[in-house]
Amino acid sequence: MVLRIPLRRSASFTPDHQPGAEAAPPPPPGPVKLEANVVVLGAGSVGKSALTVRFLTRRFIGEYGDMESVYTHTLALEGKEILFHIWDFPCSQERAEESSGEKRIQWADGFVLVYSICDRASFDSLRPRVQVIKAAKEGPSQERVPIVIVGNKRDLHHRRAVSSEEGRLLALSMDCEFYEVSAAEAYHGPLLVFHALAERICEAKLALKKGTGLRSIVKSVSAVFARKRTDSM
Ligand SMILES: Nc1nc2c(ncn2[C@@H]2O[C@H](COP(=O)(O)OP(=O)(O)O)[C@@H](O)[C@H]2O)c(=O)[nH]1
Ligand SMILES: [Mg+2]
Repeated sequence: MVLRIPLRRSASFTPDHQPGAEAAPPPPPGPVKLEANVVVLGAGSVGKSALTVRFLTRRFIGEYGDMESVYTHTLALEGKEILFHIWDFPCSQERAEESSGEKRIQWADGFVLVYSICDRASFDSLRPRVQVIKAAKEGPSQERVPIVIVGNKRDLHHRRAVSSEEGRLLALSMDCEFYEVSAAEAYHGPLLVFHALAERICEAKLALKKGTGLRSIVKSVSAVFARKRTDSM
C-alpha cells in the first residue's frame, strides 16, 4: 500500500525562487501575552465592586449587591497584552471564610486594596491586610508583592475622614502604589489603578524569572565544582 502524504510547498520549491534572493520578511511578532490574577480586597461598601466594574465596563451602575465574582478582561499595555482575572471578594464572605484567605493570597499575582476616604475604619483595616499578604507572599528570596492602595469616593470630599496625605504615607511605608479615585465620577482613576498594578506584576514576574535563571546557573556551577572536588579525591 502506498501512503500519499500531501507535500507542503516551502519557499525553496516555488518555481520562480531564485537562490540567494531575499526571503519574505517574517511576520511582525505579536504582543507579549501575560496573565495576571488580581484580588480586590477591603472593608464592606468602600466601592470594590464599583471600582472593578468601572474598569471592566467604563460604567458606574450604582448598586452592585454583595456577590463574589471573578472577571476576565484584556488590557493592552505598552506592547503587552495583559489578561486579567479579577476576583472581587465580598467582605461578608471574607469573614466567613478566614481559612481560604491564604489560598486566595497564593492565587493572586497582585492586589487592589480599597478604602473609602469617608470611612476611617476602612482605612485603618488596610495596614494589617497588607501585613498578612506580605507575610504570606514575600519569603526571604522573593520579590516585593504588587499592591495598589486605593482611596475611593473622592467625589465625597465634604465627608472626607482620611486625608490624601495619610493614604500616600501608608502606601509609602508599605511599599505600595497609591491612588485616590472616584469610581462614581470617572473611568480614568480605576484605569490608572489597574495599569499601575499590571506594571508592578510585569516587573515582579520578570524579576522572578531572572532570579530563577540566576539560581539555576549558581546551582549548575556549584554542581560542577562539587564533581571536581569528588574527582580529585
Ligand atoms: N459617591 C460615591 N459612591 C460610591 C463610589 N463607589 C461606590 N459607591 C457607592 O458605595 C456603595 C458600595 O459600593 P460597592 O461597590 O458595592 O462596595 P463594595 O462592598 O466594597 O463592593 C454603593 O452604593 C455605590 O454606589 C464613589 O466613588 N463615590
Ligand atoms: Mg462588592
